[in-house]
Amino acid sequence: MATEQTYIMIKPDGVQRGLTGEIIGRFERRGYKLVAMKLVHASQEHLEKHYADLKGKPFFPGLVKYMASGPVVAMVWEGKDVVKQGRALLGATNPLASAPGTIRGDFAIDVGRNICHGSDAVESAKKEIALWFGEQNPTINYTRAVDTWV
Ligand code: 3AN
Repeated sequence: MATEQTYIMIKPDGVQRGLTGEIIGRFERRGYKLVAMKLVHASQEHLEKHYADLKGKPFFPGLVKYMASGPVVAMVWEGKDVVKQGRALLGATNPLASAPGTIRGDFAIDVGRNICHGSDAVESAKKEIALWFGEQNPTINYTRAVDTWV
């Protein structure tokens, strides 16, 4: 059965600060299933495609430079309502508006260093998964013993 998927990315600051395990753990503990993951040092050209919707924004050049400054962890998570709930786990875009208990609310204070990215809709998740993992079979299909308990 096909279920919802989202693209979650740990940004260079999250990797550098050693928050990779913490972030993965939060998605795992909530009950979501990891169906693709890789460490990538993305090019500016690739990041310009990822952030194409923000091209006109004044912070766009700085955003692309920061995102290209080191490796990111690219992941696909699967499960019920994962796009919306993934965004809830990350917290608001500006960490100063993120509730404590969210990833950004617990670990960040600057919108330009907000640790993680999550797709904002099912359609954008599809595009982002294709961009980062390719069009052909981007994710791994498997069953966890725990699936009937979540
Ligand atoms: P989100 O990542 O929560 O979907 P978007 O799509 O509005 O938020 O912004 C994408 C990224 O652009 C943010 N994660 C953040 O890194 C950066 N960004 C957004 N607004 C600003 C800003 N005012 N100044 C600097 N960077 C920003």
